[in-house]
Amino acid sequence: MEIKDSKFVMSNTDHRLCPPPVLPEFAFIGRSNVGKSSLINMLTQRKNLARISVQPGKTQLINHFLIDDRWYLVDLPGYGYAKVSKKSRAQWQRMIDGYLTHRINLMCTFILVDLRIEPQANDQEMIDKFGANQWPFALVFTKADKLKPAEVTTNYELYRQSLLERWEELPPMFITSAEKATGRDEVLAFIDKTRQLFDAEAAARDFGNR
Ligand SMILES: Nc1nc2c(ncn2[C@@H]2O[C@H](COP(=O)(O)OP(=O)(O)OP(=O)(O)O)[C@@H](O)[C@H]2O)c(=O)[nH]1
Ligand SMILES: [Mg+2]
Repeated sequence: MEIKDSKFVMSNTDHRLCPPPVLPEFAFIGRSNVGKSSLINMLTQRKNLARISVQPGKTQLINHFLIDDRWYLVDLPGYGYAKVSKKSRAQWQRMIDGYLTHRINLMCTFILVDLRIEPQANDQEMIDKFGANQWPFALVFTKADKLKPAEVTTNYELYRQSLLERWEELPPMFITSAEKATGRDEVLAFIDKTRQLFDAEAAARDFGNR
């Protein structure tokens, strides 16, 4: 799949104000600075579609991007940034929980983890939350360009093992680099395949209403 057109639609703090849930949607979540916004720019081949910063905590809102007038990419604010007040953390939790629980057109959430570092407690909590709620998710390892190929393999394997200690089934997993566009085709192919499940459901509903 290729992306021809991408545009920013709106930013929100509340899932109820997000665009009508009539198109399939894919969200990106992960620790601050892991590379969510960079990945969205890499996938859409746009330099500044989603805002990037060397400072963690750049993305503060739920940001919708409309792709080819057919589906949405959603950039979510990161977690785990130490310099965040208790109040903001609670606000983040409310906003994210509301979005993840109620967004009915959310086909899959990509949980991003930094391939350079060992599994972090807050990432594992996020993965466990998706598992416990049976929310569809995929894992995206970021910043692969910052590692040697052998380290990529070793760290990926360590992560896989740590997941298998807690889960019987593994989610889809992608190794990526926003810098080198690694994993772009794989992620887009996965989105394309998953997106069609939404179309099928909509078609089935229409059929039922006839
Ligand atoms: N080398 C390299 N740097 C990356 C990659 N992805 C992101 N970065 C850098 O990591 C930093 C953070 O990237 P962002 O895309 O803003 O991260 P984010 O997850 O959206 O961060 P928040 O919005 O703060 O939650 C920036 O300096 C990026 O240039 C990558 O694949 N390779
Ligand atoms: Mg961001």
